Amino acid sequence: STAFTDNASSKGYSINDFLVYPDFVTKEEKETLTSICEKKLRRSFGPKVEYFPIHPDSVIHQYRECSASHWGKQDEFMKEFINKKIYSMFPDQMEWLDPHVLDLDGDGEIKAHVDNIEYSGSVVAGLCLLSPAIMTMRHKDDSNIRFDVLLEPGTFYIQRDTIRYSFTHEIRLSNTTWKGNEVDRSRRISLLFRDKKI
Ligand code: AKG
Repeated sequence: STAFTDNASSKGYSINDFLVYPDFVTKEEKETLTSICEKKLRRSFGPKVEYFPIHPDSVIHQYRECSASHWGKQDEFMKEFINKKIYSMFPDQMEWLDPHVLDLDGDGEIKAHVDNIEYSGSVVAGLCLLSPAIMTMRHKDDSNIRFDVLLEPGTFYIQRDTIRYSFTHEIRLSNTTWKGNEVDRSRRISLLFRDKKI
């Protein structure tokens, strides 16, 4: 896929457990979803946009994050959208934690980490909005084994199984070149879906 650059598969690692769906939502859906996420963030954090500052111990810098069991006036629309468009990509019996909205400022970044295995199951999926970003996945025992994924706004991605457990993921400010072209990282919102740990 054109969304990948990698050396992990040439080293024998299957990257089939990272799935990328560019243009997963339409332009109109992107705008609607962004505005619903903005409203949700406003209800959680107030009208003033302030990001959690750089903290040496934290994985994510310059961000705000909230979980969403309700979407206010847009609750019905969002629950239907999530059921029909997102959860339908997975087996019926899968159970889900509340989705999260992650708002990463233009100078925000996510350092390499594996999502807490005590907290959620084998899937970490994200719908990307506002700004493109490059996500780097590295094998947790050998950071030279890596692949990068271009996440354009409107992309839906799934990390599951081997990739979710054995690879870290990160979005760094230093990584801005994609196949020779500059990627214009600015503020980015992602809608994150994780299954319950069974
Ligand atoms: C996480 O929540 O673990 C992330 O790294 C967020 C990934 C994303 O924003 O797509």
